[in-house]
Amino acid sequence: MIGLMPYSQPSDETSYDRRRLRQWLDGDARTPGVARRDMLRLFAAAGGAGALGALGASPAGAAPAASPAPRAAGIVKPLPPELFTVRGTNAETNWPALKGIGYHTPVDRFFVRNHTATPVLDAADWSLRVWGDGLRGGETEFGLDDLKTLPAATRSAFVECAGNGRSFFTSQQGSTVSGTAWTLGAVGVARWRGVRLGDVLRRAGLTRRAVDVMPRGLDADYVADGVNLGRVRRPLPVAKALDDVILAYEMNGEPLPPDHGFPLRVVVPSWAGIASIKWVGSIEVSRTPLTSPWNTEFYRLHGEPITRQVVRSAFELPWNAELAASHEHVLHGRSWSGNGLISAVEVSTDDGEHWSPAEPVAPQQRHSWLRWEFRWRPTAPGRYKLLARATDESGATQPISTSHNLYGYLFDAVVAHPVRVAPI
Ligand SMILES: Nc1nc2c(c(=O)[nH]1)N[C@H]1C(S)=C(S)[C@@H](COP(=O)(O)O)O[C@H]1N2
Ligand SMILES: [Mo]
Repeated sequence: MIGLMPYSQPSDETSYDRRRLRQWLDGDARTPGVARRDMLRLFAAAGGAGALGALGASPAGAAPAASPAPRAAGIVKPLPPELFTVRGTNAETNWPALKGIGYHTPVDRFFVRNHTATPVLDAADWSLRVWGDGLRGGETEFGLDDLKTLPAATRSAFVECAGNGRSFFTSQQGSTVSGTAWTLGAVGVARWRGVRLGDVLRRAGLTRRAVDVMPRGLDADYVADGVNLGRVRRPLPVAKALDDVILAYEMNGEPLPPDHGFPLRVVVPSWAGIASIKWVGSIEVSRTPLTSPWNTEFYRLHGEPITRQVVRSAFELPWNAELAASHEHVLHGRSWSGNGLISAVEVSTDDGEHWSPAEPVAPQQRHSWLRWEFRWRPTAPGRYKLLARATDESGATQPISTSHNLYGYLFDAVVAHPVRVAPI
């Protein structure tokens, strides 16, 4: 729904922040674990007109500009520069590294988005605690072995940061946004295996009165601008939790790697990556709506928490790739959407004057991407911009430009990919 509605203008968000601050002062808003004084400081920093740059430790994870990060502290797996671009505590997949790679993103090149650092947990002393007033009886604890005795569910799904593509708000649209300056590599598709969240909730005694569940990570407290926001956590409506959400213990046929949530992570198909809590240690089940800074302050748009991701496309090509003139080139790319399957992908090599269909190379799985190719025989040498534009089954199409929002979420516009055509 979010992806289909018009975006709010910054002024709407500012007034949302003010309204929220008022609710906070009136005691209507509940953000457990965060001192009221701290939330006030946060709202003051975020709500002041155009003052978002003041959130030094950016909520979406960018390192302060003053500290260049040659390597992401806190990520366990190797981050060779041909596969990843390190951005603060995060690592972005380089799209050219997906060329010739199959449907699923291998772990060695799957992006990592960490608010703090990967905790290295021991499955032997780990357990999942399910608790709250939405349950019949008390809390239930599940060890990894308990979960593995439940029926297993396997599905392909992308995990994608809501801020994927954020840097194009600035480079293509000239607007200032706050957060990690991702290009298009904050997305990956994996084959996840685990147990249905619904099965676990029912075993724990889910009642009909429950409305929200809130998984919470075991990584360190997240501190933004000196304010401790506690463990990374975000509520999920029970309806979605019972629909297609899984608690995954495997990724691409292997135990979940530390950086992607070992021993257990939530996978919420088609939703913003923040819903897919890693290193989950507890899940609160509540009769009343739950909140956390990750659905009231971050990862929201026009006053609503972000749910589904938008339509996007990327070429598996280096930026400024050099292509020989008068040769036929097979360009590869992928398109995906949180609204459903991709129904068409078109490519333009003449700044959007003409569009021609790209050809699918493999069937698309639900909640995952479509791989496609496009044959191009450039005649004249020079600089070109390659444009790929996808449409999904809901009818949503990538626009040429998209509406600004302060944190730069859900950039769905066509990305102009520069290439050079060299004389032969
Ligand atoms: N516990 C915890 N879960 C988390 C995060 C985090 O920092 N801590 N980051 C979230 C965000 S913003 C995204 S986009 C995805 C990224 O998943 P990945 O690192 O496996 O690619 O994890 C989400 N789950
Ligand atoms: Mo994210």
